[in-house]
Amino acid sequence: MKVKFLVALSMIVSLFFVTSVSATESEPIIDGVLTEGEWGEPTFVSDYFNIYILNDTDYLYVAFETKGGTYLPTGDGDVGMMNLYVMNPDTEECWAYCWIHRTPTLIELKYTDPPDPQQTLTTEATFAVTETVFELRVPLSELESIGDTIAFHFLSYAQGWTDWTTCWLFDQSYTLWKPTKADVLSGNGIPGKGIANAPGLQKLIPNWNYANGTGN
Ligand SMILES: [Ca+2]
Repeated sequence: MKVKFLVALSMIVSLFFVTSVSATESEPIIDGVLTEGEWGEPTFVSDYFNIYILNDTDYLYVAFETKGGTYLPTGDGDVGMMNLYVMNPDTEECWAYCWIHRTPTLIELKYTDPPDPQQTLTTEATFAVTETVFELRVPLSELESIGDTIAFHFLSYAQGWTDWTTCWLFDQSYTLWKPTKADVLSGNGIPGKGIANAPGLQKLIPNWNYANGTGN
């Protein structure tokens, strides 16, 4: 009887934690607006733009924020351009997510390693852009064998602000955040000094989907 009670209690506790946690204070909303607390501090900074990176186990979230000029059309044919190059530093495989305003509804995914360096693939990435912000959500499933650490090149071309020498930020390293049970407990505000040290709580949670708050 006692065992059954403990099992039932464990299931209830697990359900509570599984359904009520988020990867950050709130999941980034891909709407071209940086709201307070949405992205935290910039992950990478150049003199001309900031880059914000977050991830859960399904998606990579990236925001570009220019410090001047505009990402939107200027009316004289000029266009903004934001490219995200994602590389596996071990294999040098590279994926390029490219957006230019000539095709405002389209972001292109190019797999820039063999078999075809210029092959354009269909992407499930979503994006939104406003005058100074470009937000992007990339499915991690599109980055095959990416590994835990990613190398990035960023291209942020804002009209009236950057040129071809200032729009780049090369070789930025990012290690994917992977949630543990301890992260989940802490994220729910559960107190306890032992959470960070208990061996059983340091295991990664497989297939955790923070984007919609359900576990698989
Ligand atoms: Ca947003």
